[in-house]
Amino acid sequence: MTEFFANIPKIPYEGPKSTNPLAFKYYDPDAVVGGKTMREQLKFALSWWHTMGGDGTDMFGVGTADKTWGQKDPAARAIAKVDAAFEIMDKLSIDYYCYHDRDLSPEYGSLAETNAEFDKVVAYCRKKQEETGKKLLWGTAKCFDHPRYMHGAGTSPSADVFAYAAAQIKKAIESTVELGGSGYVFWGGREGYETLLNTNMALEQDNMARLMRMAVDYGRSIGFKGDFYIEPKPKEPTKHQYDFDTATVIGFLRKYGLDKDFKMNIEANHATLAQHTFQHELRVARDNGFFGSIDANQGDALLGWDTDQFPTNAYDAVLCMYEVLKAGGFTNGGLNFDAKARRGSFTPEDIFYSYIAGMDTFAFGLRAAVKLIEDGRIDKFVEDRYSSWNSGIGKDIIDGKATMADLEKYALEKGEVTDSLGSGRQEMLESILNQIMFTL
Ligand code: XUL
Ligand code: CO
Repeated sequence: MTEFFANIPKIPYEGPKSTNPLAFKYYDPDAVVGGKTMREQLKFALSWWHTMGGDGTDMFGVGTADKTWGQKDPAARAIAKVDAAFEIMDKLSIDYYCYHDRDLSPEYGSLAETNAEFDKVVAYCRKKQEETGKKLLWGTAKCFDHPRYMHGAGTSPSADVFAYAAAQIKKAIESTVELGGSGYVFWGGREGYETLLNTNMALEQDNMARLMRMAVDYGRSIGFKGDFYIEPKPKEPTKHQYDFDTATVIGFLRKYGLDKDFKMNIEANHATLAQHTFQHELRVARDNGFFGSIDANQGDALLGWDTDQFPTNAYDAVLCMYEVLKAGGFTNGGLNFDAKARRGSFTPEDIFYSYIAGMDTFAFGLRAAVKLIEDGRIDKFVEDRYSSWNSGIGKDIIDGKATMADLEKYALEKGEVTDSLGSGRQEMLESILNQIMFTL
């Protein structure tokens, strides 16, 4: 079989002092950190769309990277992509991958023909999984790139488009089951609006919920035991996306009775676009029992769009892994690199440098988050800060024993509040975080 990256060895772990660009400095897959191996804690996944298909095309220019995998014919290319992807995963010790249906195999005209070609690629992926032990983290359907989806898929004003999207999602769920995937993602590509002047928002959202209910019922009926996820994003490509952020999505799921069926797939750059920190989105998901999976990447503070950069911000990674550990770690989810090398980083080696950068950042994040939790100073500070709720009037409020009249009486007797207002100590806490990171 062709070796696509003959000049790239299997990437070894060489430790923080190594200067070898083709070595991990922090990711030691089989080292035990926080009670599990790093590969079990981090569950890294390759994104098929960026890594195997994204060639650097942007609004101002054509692609810079060759992602043809040596094949002109689309069907042959789809198979070559599978070989190349499994080689990348092997060399980087990545155990999982994620795809949109059309990343694996393109459209060929009729839906029947497209499905038949898709089946061949899925069968080939299955064979490769059996040979290598690699797994599917999640699948999804690309219901946003074809012109038929210009006004949305599940939220299209056209019932015919809705039906087509349902057919496509049905097939994508079947492929996820066929490949033993542990998740199925809904990212609302064009499920939103450009202007309310032409939009029946209530009907669009009801329809989206109808499509999700059908997908869950169908998935369960064919034996899908994994998690369904929604991936929030506030805008892009549409001006307003319905799945704006985690809190909005939780409200949507509860309104339509879908909250037992879905969890969140949180993407770092989408959090930034919603004017939240990555940690905020993870915390909202965790606090409400919706933590599921992660699309690991980062944006650029000076750019207002979804740049999907490989994550190298160590602070974000530490605070992300802190939330993941506090949520009990990944079950069906994992860390999918929904990230692409910059357009100017176009060589095959750049694929490896990019993943090494992202994987090492999260490996560092895991190590530091474990230390942060073991150190305990920050958790203890937060616990103490809320200690007034553990006894006295605080406990009475929590236990539902205090009325408004009781609180008035209490406040009148007590007078001005001064003694329980401790300092928030933000700078001291930030310095503890720094100390833990600097001395890892
Ligand atoms: C787009 C995005 C998608 C989803 C899957 O911003 O993040 O690639 O992750 O559809
Ligand atoms: Co994503």
